[in-house]
Amino acid sequence: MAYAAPELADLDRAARAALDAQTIELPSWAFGNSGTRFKVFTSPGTPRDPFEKIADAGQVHAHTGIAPRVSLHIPWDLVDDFGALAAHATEHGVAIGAINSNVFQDDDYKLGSLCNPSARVRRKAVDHHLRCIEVMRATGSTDLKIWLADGLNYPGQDDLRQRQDRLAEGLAEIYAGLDDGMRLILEYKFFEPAFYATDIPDWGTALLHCSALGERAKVVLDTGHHAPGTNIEFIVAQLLRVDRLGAFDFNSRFYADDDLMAGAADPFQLFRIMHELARAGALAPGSMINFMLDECHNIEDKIPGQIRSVLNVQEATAKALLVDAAALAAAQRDGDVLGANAVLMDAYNADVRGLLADWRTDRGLPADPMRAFAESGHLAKIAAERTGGTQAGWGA
Ligand code: AOS
Ligand code: ZN
Ligand code: ZN
Repeated sequence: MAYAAPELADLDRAARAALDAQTIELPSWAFGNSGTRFKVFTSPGTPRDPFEKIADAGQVHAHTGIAPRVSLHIPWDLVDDFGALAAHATEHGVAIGAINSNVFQDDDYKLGSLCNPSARVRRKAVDHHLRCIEVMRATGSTDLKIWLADGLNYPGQDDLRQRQDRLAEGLAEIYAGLDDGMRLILEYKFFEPAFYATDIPDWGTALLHCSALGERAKVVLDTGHHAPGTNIEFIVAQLLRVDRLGAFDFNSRFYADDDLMAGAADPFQLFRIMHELARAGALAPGSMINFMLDECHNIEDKIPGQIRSVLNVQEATAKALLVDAAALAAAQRDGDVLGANAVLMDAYNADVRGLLADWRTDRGLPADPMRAFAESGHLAKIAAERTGGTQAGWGA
C-alpha cells in the first residue's frame, strides 16, 4: 500500500481544536548570546536589552502563529518600567509569560538560596521572589517559575533534611504572596551546579513541596533534567493523574542539561510526551499546562533556532493527535502487543509537514516559516540596526 501523508481533514474535531489552541512560550534568554565555559560565540544583531529580546520573540510568533508569550528571567531582564515592557510586547504581538526568579548568580547564594543555612540569605531569596511577584503584577504574568541551584557538593556539607524544611518554609511564604489567579511552578533537576545532592532533584520532591503548598503550585518538567534513559512520558502521565503538571521546559539533551533545540535530539521522545498529554485531554483548549521552551542557541542563529524548535513541538503534537485512540485501546485491551505498538508508530511515522503547511496557510501564515524568515532579510536588518551597546547573554 502506498503511503499517503495525512491531511488536516484526517484530524477529528477534538484533535483539530487541540492543534488550533496550542501555544508555546519562548524564553527571553534564548535570544541572547550563549555558549559553554569554553567559548561564547556572538552574532551581529543580538539583542542588547529585554525590549530587543521581545522584538525577536515577536518575529518567531509572526512566522509560526503559535508563540504568543515570552518568559522573563529576573534580574537578567530587569527594566525600570515593566508596564512599558508589557506594552512593548503587545506592540510586537506577544505577551509576557512566566517570570523566572534568578537566585543563583549572587555571591550570597554560594551555599544556596531558600535552603541556605543563613537566615539572612534565605530572607534575601524570599524577598527576591516577592519582587518577582511585583513584576508579574506589572506585566500581567500569571506564572512564577522557580528553579533553584541549591545543593551540596560534599557529604556532610549541610543537613539534607533541614534544607528541605527551610525550602518548605521559604516556598510557603512565596506562595502566600501570590495573588489569586497566579501560580507557583516548581522545576526540578537531578544535578548541577551541585554534584553530590540537589535540593529539588526530582519530580517526587517537587510534587511533595507543591502538594504541601496548595492547588496553585504545580511541577515544571524540563526535558533536559533527567538521568539518561529516564522514561519522561511516565513522569508526565503520573503528574497528569494528580493534576500537578504545570509546565514544560522543552529542549533537547544528548548528555546533560544541553538546552539544545526541542525535538532535535529525540523527536520520538517528544512525540511520546505529546501522546500522554493527548490521551489525558491535556492539549485541549483551556489546558492550564504552559508549554515553554528553555533553550540556548550556542552556534545557530537565535530567531530561526526558536522557529525550528516551535515547529518541532508542533509537529510532535500533530503526530500525537493523529494516534487512532480507539484502535490503540482495542489493541491494548486484546493484549495485541505488536498491534498496539504499530498504532502508535503509524502516527509517529506520519509526515505532518504538509498538514501543518495547510494549517498555516489557512491562517495567513507562511507555509514554510523557516524559509520565510530567511527570505525576510530580518537578520541582516537587525545586524545593521543594532550597533553599539552590549549584547545580551545568558546571565546578563
Ligand atoms: C536550569 O537548569 C533550569 O533549566 C532553569 O529553567 C533556568 O532558569 C533556565 O535554564 C535559564 O538558565
Ligand atoms: Zn529549565
Ligand atoms: Zn536546565
